[in-house]
Amino acid sequence: MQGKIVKGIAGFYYVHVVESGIYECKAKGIFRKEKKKPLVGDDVEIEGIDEETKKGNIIRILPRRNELLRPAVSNVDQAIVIFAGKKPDPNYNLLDRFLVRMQMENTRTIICINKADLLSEEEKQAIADCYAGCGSELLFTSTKTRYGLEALQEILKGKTSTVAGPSGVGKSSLINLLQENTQMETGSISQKIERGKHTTRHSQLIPVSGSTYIMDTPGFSTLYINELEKEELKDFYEEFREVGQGCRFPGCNHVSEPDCQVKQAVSEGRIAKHRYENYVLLFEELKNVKRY
Ligand SMILES: Nc1nc2c(ncn2[C@@H]2O[C@H](COP(=O)(O)OP(=O)(O)OP(=O)(O)O)[C@@H](O)[C@H]2O)c(=O)[nH]1
Ligand SMILES: [Mg+2]
Ligand SMILES: [Zn+2]
Repeated sequence: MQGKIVKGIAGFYYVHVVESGIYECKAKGIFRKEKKKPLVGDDVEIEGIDEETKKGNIIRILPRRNELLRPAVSNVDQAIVIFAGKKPDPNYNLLDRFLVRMQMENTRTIICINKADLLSEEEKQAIADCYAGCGSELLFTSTKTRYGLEALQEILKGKTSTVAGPSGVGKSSLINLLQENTQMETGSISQKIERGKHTTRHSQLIPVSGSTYIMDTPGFSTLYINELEKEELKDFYEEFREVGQGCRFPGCNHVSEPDCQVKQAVSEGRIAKHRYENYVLLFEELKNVKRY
């Protein structure tokens, strides 16, 4: 029988089979040998099914369309990277890492700035300006006022999407508003340090309607892109591409080279300063990665 993993907790995988519901499954030893761990989103073959207890065994993972590292899910069409406009304040360095990472995985990314009810028009405009050239769509949402919810629904329609982002930004709150089948637990954020409390602990695939699915995932605050060579980083910055053609040196990294058109564009405000500064930080970080 074939099904889809909708949740994995402590070695158990919950496999949804269209005709007969959800089975609690273990993965047989073959995966350990292949070092292949089942992921939420995997299409799998199960056998040894007990209809009474709704238990079975996963014996095979069908080929994956794609596979994300963080959040660890598979077979997604796109990632909705969610940050809060405030409470907690957005960490743009982390957001930029997401944008690089998702491009590395060939996954379409949509930036969603939630808690828009806490932002002034000027603050929204500043964020929009910063990401205007990055190649990913950006939208603002609020679960309090339902602002932007229809636009988000339109983006999700007919696709399998995963959310990704730090704790406490409202990933689960948004998912709860988008469908009525599954209500995820949500948590307040810490008053003192304005950080989320990691309410969602496990990724879960949730049907929204017909062919539309969304995955809720746990929040996280670090993301490495260490597999990249520093010289490759610039290729993931859409706004550098055309301008960079005019740099004096072919292969200019836009960091310390003279006559760099990217640096020129930053100084004239044609490329967002924030984006460029984070680029330089990531570049320096990759420079210091030890390679063997
Ligand atoms: N002001 C405001 N608060 C929101 C909004 N959306 C969610 N919140 C609040 O933000 C807090 C965190 O929401 P969650 O949905 O649990 O956040 P999460 O991203 O799922 O967090 P983790 O599961 O810990 O990763 C809750 O107190 C929500 O009520 C919003 O649009 N505006
Ligand atoms: Mg959550
Ligand atoms: Zn340059």
